[in-house]
Amino acid sequence: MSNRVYAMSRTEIKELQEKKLKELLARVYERSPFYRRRLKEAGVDVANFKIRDLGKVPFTTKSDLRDNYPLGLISVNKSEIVRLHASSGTTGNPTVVAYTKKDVEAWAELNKRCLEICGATSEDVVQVAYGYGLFTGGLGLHYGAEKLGAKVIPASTGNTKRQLKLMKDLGTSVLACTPSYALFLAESAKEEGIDPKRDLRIRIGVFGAEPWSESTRRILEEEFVGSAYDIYGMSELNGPGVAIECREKDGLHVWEDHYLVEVIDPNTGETLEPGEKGEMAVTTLEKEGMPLLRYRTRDITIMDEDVCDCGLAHARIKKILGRTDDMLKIRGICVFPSQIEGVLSNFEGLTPFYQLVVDRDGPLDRLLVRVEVSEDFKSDRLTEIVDLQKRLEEELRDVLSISAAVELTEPRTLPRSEGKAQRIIDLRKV
Ligand code: DLL
Repeated sequence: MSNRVYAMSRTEIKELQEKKLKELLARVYERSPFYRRRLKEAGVDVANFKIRDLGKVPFTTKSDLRDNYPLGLISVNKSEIVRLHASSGTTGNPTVVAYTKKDVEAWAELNKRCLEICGATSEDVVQVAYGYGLFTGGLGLHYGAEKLGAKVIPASTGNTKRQLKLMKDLGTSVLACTPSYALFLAESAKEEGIDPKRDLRIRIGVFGAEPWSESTRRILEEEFVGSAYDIYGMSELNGPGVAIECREKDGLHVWEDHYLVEVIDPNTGETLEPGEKGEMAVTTLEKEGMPLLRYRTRDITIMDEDVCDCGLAHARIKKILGRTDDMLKIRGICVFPSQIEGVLSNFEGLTPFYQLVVDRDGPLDRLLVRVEVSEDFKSDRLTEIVDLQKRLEEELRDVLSISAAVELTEPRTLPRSEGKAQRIIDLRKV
């Protein structure tokens, strides 16, 4: 792993960020009418900018991208754009992301670094089971693995039996997919009579694109892959490859020579200190096609700027707790699905598959937590089932401060996911 970026000290990183930030502001001021207007309105002195003035730079939001659909935020000539991705807008315009040739190359480099930090080498066989297409997961990891010199299997999502066959026959040693698809693959392997620890050789799992818990990591490492790593990214920031866990698995290292991360109070916009929980805002220091200044990701996390035991000085973000827009407001109380997953994971006899249904009973919100019991729990003893249900309801009330009803379902009854899991059904919105 010879990359001088890995050896950078905190001071070097900070100095480089300041230099790149100044260059970025000058560039967007000159080339983007959108940012020029924004920066002028906010009175930002671009020529004499210091990193401590970052708080004066206005945030960019998803609405800005939608309002300037499709390419209003590009900061180069259209002729320089070589790639377009888009995130699926369920309502209105999708968010389009534009890359120059240099952006595509940088994106590949960042994903290569992520794979390398997880321990992958050119000897590995990397099965990419993220979706290929407008979604950035497939192509992002694909280019990274290719740049690493590994053998890439561009499997994309779905066709689960074939995925397992490919793993077995081609000797997949690195699997990249969403954690919920990995759970589904692990379960399907068992059904197919494949013992992953005996019949497969997956050393490394590169799992991301959605929040996942330590208990999911435990299950995946016990049953399916040698070591499971969390990878973070979003389309607007190129895609996967923004941050990755190292062997310490104590937060995800952000590639700070490309991304300047702040954690802010989502209500006031004020910048928070390391250790404080808030929304992540990211400035892209290198992106040419569609640079973003202080982009509000809506992802909730905590920053840690201490040098990691692995030796990397690139700051870490804690595992993403959830998105501000995924937060359920139930009877006035904020609930993150990850809190519920945390409770469920402490109980024996449950699978990691669950669903949250919110609806209204007259004027009151009602939360139902559906969770599947495991095969070994299968019990006709009604008392045991009722007891588990009661204990779960009590624990949820303690942790969430609201009551939730629990429904235990038979094994293999809840939907499985090949991409990002859809676990919330909010009937109040229909
Ligand atoms: O999910 C890019 C990606 C692909 C990341 C493959 C990692 C692996 P989007 O579809 O634009 O891009 O969704 C971005 O997904 O704002 C987070 O809310 C969520 N997300 C991504 N990675 C993680 C993660 C891709 N490791 C949105 N943990 C982000 C929790 C994640 N949430």
